[in-house]
Amino acid sequence: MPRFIPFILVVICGAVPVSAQSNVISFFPVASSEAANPPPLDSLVILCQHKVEYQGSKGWLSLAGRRGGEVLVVVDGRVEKLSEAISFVPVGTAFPPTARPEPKGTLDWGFVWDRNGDGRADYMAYLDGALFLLPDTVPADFPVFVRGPSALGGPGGTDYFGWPEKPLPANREERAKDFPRSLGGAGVQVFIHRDAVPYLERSVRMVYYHYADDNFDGRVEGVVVPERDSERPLFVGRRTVFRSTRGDGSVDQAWSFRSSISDTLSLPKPTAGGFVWWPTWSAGPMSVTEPFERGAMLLTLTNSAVKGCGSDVHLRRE
Ligand SMILES: [Ca+2]
Ligand SMILES: [Ca+2]
Repeated sequence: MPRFIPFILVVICGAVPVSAQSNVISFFPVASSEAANPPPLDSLVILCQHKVEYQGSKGWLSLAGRRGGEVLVVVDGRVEKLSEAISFVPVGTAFPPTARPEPKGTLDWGFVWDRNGDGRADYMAYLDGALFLLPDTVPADFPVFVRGPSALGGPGGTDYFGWPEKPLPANREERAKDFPRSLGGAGVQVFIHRDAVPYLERSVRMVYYHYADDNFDGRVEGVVVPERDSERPLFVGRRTVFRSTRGDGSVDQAWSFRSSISDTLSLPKPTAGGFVWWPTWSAGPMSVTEPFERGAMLLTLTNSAVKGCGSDVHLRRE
């Protein structure tokens, strides 16, 4: 029964330590650099589309990349043309920021790599969205998030982004003049002071989740997740690395940074139930189990599609 041999090997080996040569720490800058400076979308083509299934759910993946079959991008769904499906937000040109060209666009796509060249995807930078990212060093005059007396905002909300010495006028006409824009939805509204708009425009970045299978066994040992800032919840205030360096699924390393993964902005402490992270400003903390499982699912689905597409496609190494 040769088909069972791989399973037996996994059981015998147990937890496989992560690679020292290429792991989420060393590869994050490589992946981030490409995500920030992607190849022109017009130079990429849809190479193959394949039906995939995961835990009973069925869907399609589109593999896109260079002519010749090298896969760079995985898109959830069937898309005809990559440049119609995804877009990149040029800094300072969009308000509110968007990464979704209507009506054919999707936010469900990511860059993919096969770092060890075994033919299987082991690293993915998957889009979260076009978000506001706090600068490395926040200037003293940087606008702040001021919470108004009403807890939940709403159309008559009083939360604003600006400066306490320039408060939100109660008068509707004055408010429209000083706070011409607002952001929000789903019962939450934040007014933006006109002088604070450029700060937002300059802060827009395409922000990605990073998922790394660092011992190449199909499971994820390293993730980098964006987290909202507690004082300026419109912004991603930090990215947090969670690692399972023993490869046994339990997180034993965690730190937060802003732009360089080798910096340490803060050290998250595990709760009684393990490490948690804050994906949005309105939702509560979530277990880190979710991004680990999501990353493993995305890699598994990608590998399923690559295999299904056959010799027409191959993953790039680095
Ligand atoms: Ca691989
Ligand atoms: Ca792994």
